[in-house]
Amino acid sequence: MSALQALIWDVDGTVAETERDGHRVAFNAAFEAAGLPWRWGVAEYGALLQVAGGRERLLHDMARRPDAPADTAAREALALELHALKNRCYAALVARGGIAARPGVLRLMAECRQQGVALAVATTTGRRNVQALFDLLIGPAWPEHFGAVVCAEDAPAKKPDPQAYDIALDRLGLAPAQALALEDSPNGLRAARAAGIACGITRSAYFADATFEGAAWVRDDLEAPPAITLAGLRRAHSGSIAAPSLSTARP
Ligand code: XBP
Ligand code: MG
Repeated sequence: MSALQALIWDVDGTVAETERDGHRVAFNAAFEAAGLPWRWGVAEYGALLQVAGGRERLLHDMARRPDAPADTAAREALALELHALKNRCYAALVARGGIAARPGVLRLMAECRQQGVALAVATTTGRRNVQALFDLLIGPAWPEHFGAVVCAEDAPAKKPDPQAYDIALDRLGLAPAQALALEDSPNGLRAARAAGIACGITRSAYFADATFEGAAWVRDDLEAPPAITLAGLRRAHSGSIAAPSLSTARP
């Protein structure tokens, strides 16, 4: 295995609990602002997460709603409008400080910067959502610290398609064996593995009981003892310690 040169981060669910507390809440605010009676509960939204992409998720949900436009073009136009409205609500929610980083995320990013390991993003969400979240969590200079930021606009084929990871590697100028992906969902894991990248999992609220076959390791979060440190990741990546010491399957 090559030396570890980059950590490629998923955003939603991995950097922060943005799905349950951010996008879901913002979708409901958008429905309300548009005068629609639709609301997505916590469990219902969890089931909808099988569909990657907020606009795609809306279209999927509309297909079963008798009060959604029957005409395909009208339905797509409404999904586009609601998705844009949702993203504005999401940015406002984030700017109000409504979302915190998950444990250990900012610490591990800082270790990468200090030790010269590149940071990158590979996400299915839009660039403005990443911008809003990282401005708040990391600060407005955050783009200087990331070697590649691949969002929905760059990679229209959404996870589990590997496109976002393929593009991130290309922009970093690295081979798959030189990177580690950090994910929270089965779709994210499949995308990273399909790109040939090893992938560690921190379980998020919506994927607490999911199975993650093929993951390098699975943890509740980066600070769950023993904490995931960059030094530990580098050792495991170069094969100098046995993989099981980093691999914590849920009992
Ligand atoms: C994230 C997504 C996104 C977000 C909402 O998946 O699937 O659709 O839920 O963002 P991942 P948008 O964490 O695997 O990247 O509304 O911008 O799609
Ligand atoms: Mg995710």
